[in-house]
Amino acid sequence: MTTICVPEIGDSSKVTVIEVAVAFGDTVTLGDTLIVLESDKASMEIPAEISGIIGIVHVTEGTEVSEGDPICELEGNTAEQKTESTNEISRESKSEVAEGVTADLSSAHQLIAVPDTGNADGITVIEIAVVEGDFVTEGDILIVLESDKASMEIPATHSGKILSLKVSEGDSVVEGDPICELEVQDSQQAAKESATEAEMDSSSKPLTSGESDAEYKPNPTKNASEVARVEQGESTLLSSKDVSGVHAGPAVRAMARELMVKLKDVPSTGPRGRITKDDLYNYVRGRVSVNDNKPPATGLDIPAIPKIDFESYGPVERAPMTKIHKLTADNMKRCWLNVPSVTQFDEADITDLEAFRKMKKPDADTRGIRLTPLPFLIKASAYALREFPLVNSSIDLSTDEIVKMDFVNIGVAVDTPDGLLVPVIRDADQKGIWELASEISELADKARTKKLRSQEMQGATFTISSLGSIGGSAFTPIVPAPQAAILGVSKASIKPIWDGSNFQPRLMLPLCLSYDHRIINGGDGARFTSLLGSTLADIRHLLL
Ligand code: CAO
Repeated sequence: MTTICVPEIGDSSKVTVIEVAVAFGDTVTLGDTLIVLESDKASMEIPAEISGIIGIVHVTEGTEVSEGDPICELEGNTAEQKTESTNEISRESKSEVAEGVTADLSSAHQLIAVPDTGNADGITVIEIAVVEGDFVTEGDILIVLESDKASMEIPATHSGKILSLKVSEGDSVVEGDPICELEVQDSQQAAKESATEAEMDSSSKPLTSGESDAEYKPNPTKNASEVARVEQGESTLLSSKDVSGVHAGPAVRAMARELMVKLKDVPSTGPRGRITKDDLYNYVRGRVSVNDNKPPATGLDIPAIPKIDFESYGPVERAPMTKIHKLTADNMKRCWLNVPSVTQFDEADITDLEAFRKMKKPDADTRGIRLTPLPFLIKASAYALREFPLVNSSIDLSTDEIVKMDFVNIGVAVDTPDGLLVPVIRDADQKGIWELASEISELADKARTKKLRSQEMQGATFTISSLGSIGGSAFTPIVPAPQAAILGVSKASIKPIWDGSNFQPRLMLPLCLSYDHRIINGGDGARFTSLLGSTLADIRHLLL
């Protein structure tokens, strides 16, 4: 066990623990934040010096500590410990720092320089919060520096106009390096200019190099609760929000840059809105493929729908989405965004089929089976899928292949109180009408009583969604990728159909085939529904 102690904390004798980022039993890696300290001048993150497992934690939020006080016990690999203490954070007195950060060029011009950062080897510029021509008021953040120990905002020491910038993102700087040249103005004038500039220019403002993590925000006057008001020449060690409003430690920021993640997009779960490593992992996990075979990302950057305060318009009732509902929502979105689909509409004359079905009803009742048009639809679809293998196929973008399935598994959408479920009838082409009718009843019952196993919902090569018992004349189902197509069925109705000499009352069943246009072209889509229609019109075709 290694006891991790409070490192040198400059001229502050006592500092307050404002965050404890770990607990007994946590696993940490080198550089992970253990606690955050705050003095009257700065906030400091104290990182783990080695990777390991946290033992007893000696501090709580609000504890006052000074150099050498124990923070926690850490069981880990001491060989990994850095040769130099990573926790050394030395600070000069305010007056000494102040001397190092400005140089008089003339009474009206000031060169603002990097103050003492406690890092003689150089520290990296990670964000530049201003552009040449900006008006800043004293205390506005100019740049953000970052070392392996901490992030640090460097504020303007005077109010005025930025004449020229002397640093770029990625530069390594040491104390005394020039940041920018400033035309000094009184603070009220600069604040007025800054506000006018922001008002006139906020939409067309060029992005500063530091905005990889955030939208451009016109030079904000720092909020006192975010960062204690800085005095001339004093840098502010950050653990709190940076200029972009993002709250994260150096290790997380470094990882985010490596992964090219915009931290402002990452939902935070840490204390006080801190983005933790786990938050970052979870965000990345959600964004990247968990399956090597998954097709490459689309590159679409779809703007989110703005959050609406519904309650402000009137009373509302909120109910949590069920698990099924959430999964369906994700799947629908994925399919909708990935599949360029087209819907082919057609009608099948099921007058004779309906007469046959009604004739067989007593027989069905004897067998204890509900005989609806659905098993006939499944059987006829399976037949048409065998005739048109492309409709029974999938696209494999990882190999640029069309994969034709030599089996016909048909999914049937079932409406349940918790949401939509799609059990699958395997080898539907090899089953008779009684078997199909009985299997769909059984699967629908299981779906509605939450007894469906996940295997019973997998492996579909084609789906049927029947709204026939409910109503509607047509709809456009979403293709459930990786399947190539889905058949939507609406309510059958009697229509006058011209037989060449007269109009005949015929029972017409609306068919709506949505298909992936990358796999199936319009001709094949129309031929498929046409064959399906003629098969349903005369089910003797199924015997051939
Ligand atoms: N036209 C006219 N009547 C129809 C019909 C159609 N296309 N389809 C079914 N019917 C009739 C049936 O014949 C039955 O009447 P009878 O008892 O007089 O024979 C009645 O409607 C009720 O049928 P059902 O819905 O109980 O049975 P089904 O086999 O047609 O469907 C199932 C079973 C599980 C698919 C259905 O209950 C269901 O859940 N449908 C909803 C699917 C859904 O929500 N899809 C949308 C997905 S996209 O959001």
